[in-house]
Amino acid sequence: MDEILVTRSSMPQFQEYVDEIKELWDSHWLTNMGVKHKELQKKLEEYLGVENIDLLTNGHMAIELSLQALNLTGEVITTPYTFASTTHAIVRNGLTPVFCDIDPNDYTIDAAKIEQLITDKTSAIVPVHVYGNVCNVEMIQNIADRHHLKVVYDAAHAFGVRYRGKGIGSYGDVSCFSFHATKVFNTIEGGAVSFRDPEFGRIMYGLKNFGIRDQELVDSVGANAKMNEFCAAMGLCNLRHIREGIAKRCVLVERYSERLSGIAGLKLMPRQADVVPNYAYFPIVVDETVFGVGRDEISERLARHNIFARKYFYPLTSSFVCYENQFDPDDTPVARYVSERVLTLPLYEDLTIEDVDRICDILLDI
Ligand code: T4K
Repeated sequence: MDEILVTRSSMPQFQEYVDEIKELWDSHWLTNMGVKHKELQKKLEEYLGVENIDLLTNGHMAIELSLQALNLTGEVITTPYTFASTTHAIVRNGLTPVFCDIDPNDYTIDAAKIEQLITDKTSAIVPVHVYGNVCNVEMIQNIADRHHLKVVYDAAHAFGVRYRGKGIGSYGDVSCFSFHATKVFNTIEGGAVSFRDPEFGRIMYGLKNFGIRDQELVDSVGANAKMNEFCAAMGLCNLRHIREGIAKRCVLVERYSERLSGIAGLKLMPRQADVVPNYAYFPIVVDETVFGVGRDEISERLARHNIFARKYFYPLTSSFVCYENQFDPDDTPVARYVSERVLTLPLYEDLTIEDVDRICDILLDI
């Protein structure tokens, strides 16, 4: 049997990509905000239902440069239940992450626990729409408004998600998307920020291009985080098929849910109200004392059948070796509980219903 990995990049037909990049061979214009970059930017603003988008090299730089653009200081309240990028982006800006626990149902930051973590040093909240689940955006905005804090969403998993009729990127001050090869929508490597304030856009544009305004004016100490034309071309192709791709994921998620719901000791993610989801991930949380077998053993048994699930997200970022002795994972007991029991099952457009059935059969056999 061929191996099944946790995900597999969505790709257009080879010829479609070749046709898309033909122009680049003719023009020799390969990067620095070329025609593909401009076209993708516009199309994404429409698709994501947001006012402004800027394209970047990856989702990580979207977060790191957003925090820099907002000129934050001191402490930032965030979640440890995420990919390395979120916490690293905070620390790499010279800021101190203050970890808030997560909601036991959707695994996003527990908004009811944010306020008690605010001090006179707090400058922002960085929540994560983890697995594409929508954070409690109303309560977070309310807290931010009352305490004059910025809100920067890590929306790496939330491409195309809509909440109460609006694109997810229209909440908060900034939302940061990832278009990495492993995401629902990819530009090979890539990312974007969505925002409302044109001044933020102006600063971000400088930060992603060395602070260059024109050939003789450099007005900020910028990095280089521009999306190149080949990545933008991949995005244009993948965007043509995105609805179909998400629809295929939906069918697979429904099958997983049908087969695995109601099994004692296996917790699935509940469907969120008022949300149009993107079916990005399918995590299960395994309670060994009830299911009889733990997450690690399930993972090993699947691996024996050439099926490679992943522990997204274990360990908590607050437990990383690079942050040794700086944080206490016991401060976020729900995050710790979930992280020690979660297993993310394979999910991608080209996965078949038969694959899902095979994975479920192995799980149910256990
Ligand atoms: N915030 C959050 C919450 C994130 O999850 C991420 C990224 C970011 C921020 C930062 O965004 P980026 O800067 O990456 O745009 C993968 C991805 O590399 C990473 O983008 C993603 N989150 C994370 C959740 O997953 P790894 O270390 O697990 O990747 P890797 O190489 O083990 O790949 C996982 C599986 O994906 C492979 O088993 C097969 C498949 N795959 C992988 C690659 C590289 C493909 O099908 N095609 C490919 O090209 O981090």
